[in-house]
Amino acid sequence: MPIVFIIGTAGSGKSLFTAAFSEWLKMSKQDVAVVNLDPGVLKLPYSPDVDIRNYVDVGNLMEKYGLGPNGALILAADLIADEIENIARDVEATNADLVLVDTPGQMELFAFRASGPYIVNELTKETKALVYLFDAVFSVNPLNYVSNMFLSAAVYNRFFQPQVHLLSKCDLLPQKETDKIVNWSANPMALESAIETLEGEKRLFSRNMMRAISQLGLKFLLTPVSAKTNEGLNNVNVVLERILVGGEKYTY
Ligand SMILES: Nc1nc2c(ncn2[C@@H]2O[C@H](COP(=O)(O)OP(=O)(O)OP(=O)(O)O)[C@@H](O)[C@H]2O)c(=O)[nH]1
Ligand SMILES: [Mg+2]
Repeated sequence: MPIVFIIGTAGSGKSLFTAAFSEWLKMSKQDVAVVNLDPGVLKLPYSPDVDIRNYVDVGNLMEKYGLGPNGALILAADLIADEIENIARDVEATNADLVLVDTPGQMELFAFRASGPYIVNELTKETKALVYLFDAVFSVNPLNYVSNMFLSAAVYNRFFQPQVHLLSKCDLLPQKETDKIVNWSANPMALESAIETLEGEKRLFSRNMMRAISQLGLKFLLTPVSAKTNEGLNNVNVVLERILVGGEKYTY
């Protein structure tokens, strides 16, 4: 079964997107299962079919090893890798046609430690994709936007899987602002002109960073979405269907 991993900086909307997109897929009569890989989360906006918290307990780790919350989360992220066989078995048992995986809140615990790429490689040998969220409110500023491009390029460099880029929470921006950011993602000249409005060192830094990232040949075309209004979920689905199942449906 194809698997989609939802990735993004802390608070970028991973869990709510997972909830909204899985509901949307179910309404479209697609058989989807949802996996929670965040061992530290207390409350989720969906009921997971598979939950890492059944195997890794952050509270226990704090007590057992005398760790603070951050130390326990780092240890937990590494322990997820040891549970890969259990998780893979649980995922298999759902028998779903598509699996969405909500990843740990702090992206670096998943993307920038050894366990994340290991989990992505081991969970399935079938097709997979990453969905990377750009937080719309954060991305309004061209300097922040370029920083997010940089982070998402770093994530690509960790997983080397097809990566789909979304502008999350676009209901929080006026349409004009959303269009502006999407235009940056499609048109490097538009982004360059926005960068020219920045001051001094910020301008130089953003311009050089943007050019360095352009040289990587990666595309960051953003699909605007909202997990509150469901805007754009059909477009995300079209892109994922194309990557994962050659444009077919997951469930007939
Ligand atoms: N208006 C609006 N708010 C959103 C949207 N998506 C998420 N949020 C809010 O943004 C906050 C963070 O959302 P989460 O879905 O928990 O984000 P996350 O990336 O899973 O966060 P962590 O796992 O805690 O790092 C919550 O208060 C959500 O209600 C959206 O599409 N629109
Ligand atoms: Mg979350």
